[in-house]
Amino acid sequence: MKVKITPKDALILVDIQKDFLPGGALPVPEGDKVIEPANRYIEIFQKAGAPIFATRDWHPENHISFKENGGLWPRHCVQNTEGAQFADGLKLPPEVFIINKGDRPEFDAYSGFQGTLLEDLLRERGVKRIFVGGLATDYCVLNTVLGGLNLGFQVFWLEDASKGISPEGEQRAKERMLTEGAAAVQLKDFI
Ligand code: VGL
Ligand code: ZN
Repeated sequence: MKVKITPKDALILVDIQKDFLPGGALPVPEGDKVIEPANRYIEIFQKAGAPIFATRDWHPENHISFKENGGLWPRHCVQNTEGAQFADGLKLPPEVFIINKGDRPEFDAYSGFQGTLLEDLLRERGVKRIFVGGLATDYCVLNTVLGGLNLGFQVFWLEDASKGISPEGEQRAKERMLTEGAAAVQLKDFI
C-alpha cells in the first residue's frame, strides 16, 4: 500500500506512557519498541502539516479499573505521577494535542474517543483519515481503532508502532480491526 499524508489526516498515538513500558506498573512486553517508529510517524505528519494527537491514560487514585477498587488492573497511570508521563524519548512536538482518558473514577475508557473531545477536534479540522498506533494493541489501540471506524473515519492501524499485552490478544485484535474495516500499514508504506 502507498500512503501520502495530507493536512486532512491525523496521527493518534495511544498511551505511550512509562507505566506501559517494561519496568512500569502495567508493562507491555517490548512496549519501548514503539518509541522509535512513533517518532518517525511524528516527523512524517509534522512535515505534511497534519495534526498529531497523543492520548494518555489518566486515572484518579480511586479509579474503578484498579484491582484495589474491584477492577482488573494493577494501579497504573495515576494522574500527575511519573508512570503517567509520556515515554522518555518520545518526541512529541509542541503543537501536539494531548487527550486525557479514563480520568473519572467511575468509568474506564479504552478508546481515545470515550469521554474525550477527540472526535470534535478531528471534525473541526476536517479530518477524514486517522492513523492509530501505540499501547496496547489488544486494549486501547484496538478500541480507539474501533471507535474511529464507528464514527465513520477511515482508519489505518500503525502495525509497527503498536505492541500488545499478549501475543494471542494481539493476534485477535489485529483480525478484529481488519474485519471491521481498518487497514494495517507500516512505515514502508508512507511516501
Ligand atoms: C490500557 C489497560 C488498562 C491501554 C489502559 O492503554 O491499553 N490497558 N488501561
Ligand atoms: Zn488504564
